[in-house]
Amino acid sequence: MHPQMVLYAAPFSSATPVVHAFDELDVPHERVMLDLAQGKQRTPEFLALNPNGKVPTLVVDGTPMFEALAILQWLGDRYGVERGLWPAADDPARLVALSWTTWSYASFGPVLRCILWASSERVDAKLHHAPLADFARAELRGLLDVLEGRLADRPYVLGADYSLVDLVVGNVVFYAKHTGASLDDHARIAAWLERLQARPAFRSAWGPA
Ligand SMILES: N[C@@H](CCC(=O)N[C@@H](CS)C(=O)NCC(=O)O)C(=O)O
Repeated sequence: MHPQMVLYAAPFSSATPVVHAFDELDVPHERVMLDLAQGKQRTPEFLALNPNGKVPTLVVDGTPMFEALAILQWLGDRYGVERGLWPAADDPARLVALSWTTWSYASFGPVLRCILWASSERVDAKLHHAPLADFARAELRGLLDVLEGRLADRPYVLGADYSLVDLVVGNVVFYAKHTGASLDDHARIAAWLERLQARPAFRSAWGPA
């Protein structure tokens, strides 16, 4: 029996990779786009689903779930395996899939956030800190070197074929590029990202490149 799912999202937000995954997997669900500027994420009804007042939030047969990475990994388990887009539980590649997807959110993401807080025009200049921004940029280059190494002898993170691991890691790296990180010294990542961006689900989630 297919569960009833409602995805709460907003354009160009942390929910976008989840929107992308739903489109790539072609899983039926209801999608509710919240107007964050209007504070629709802070209504009592929404806070009862996600006390953080954030998107993405996914409600599966009445049970709410939050945090994009958790939702993406769950979608992989629930729908990706049968579509050949996520390794089965007894496949050693599952270990690789969990490592790289978590790496993108737990290691890469916080460094990117540090750069944004320390230097972005979108953040109050009182928070800016040039040495911290430089330090974080060097950290980010190191993380990109690690991913570049992973792509040295395989076109996709797991190997020969595209998977949800590329979707998850690719969305985070795409966001880094969008916010000004240079990929000039990382030719394999740049080429991999172009291949990912050519997929229709990527374009419909993020809009034209
Ligand atoms: N760690 C969370 C972050 C979610 C998040 O920060 N969502 C933002 C949009 S990018 C949001 O809903 N902000 C609304 C608000 O803070 O009022 C995740 O990955 O799901």
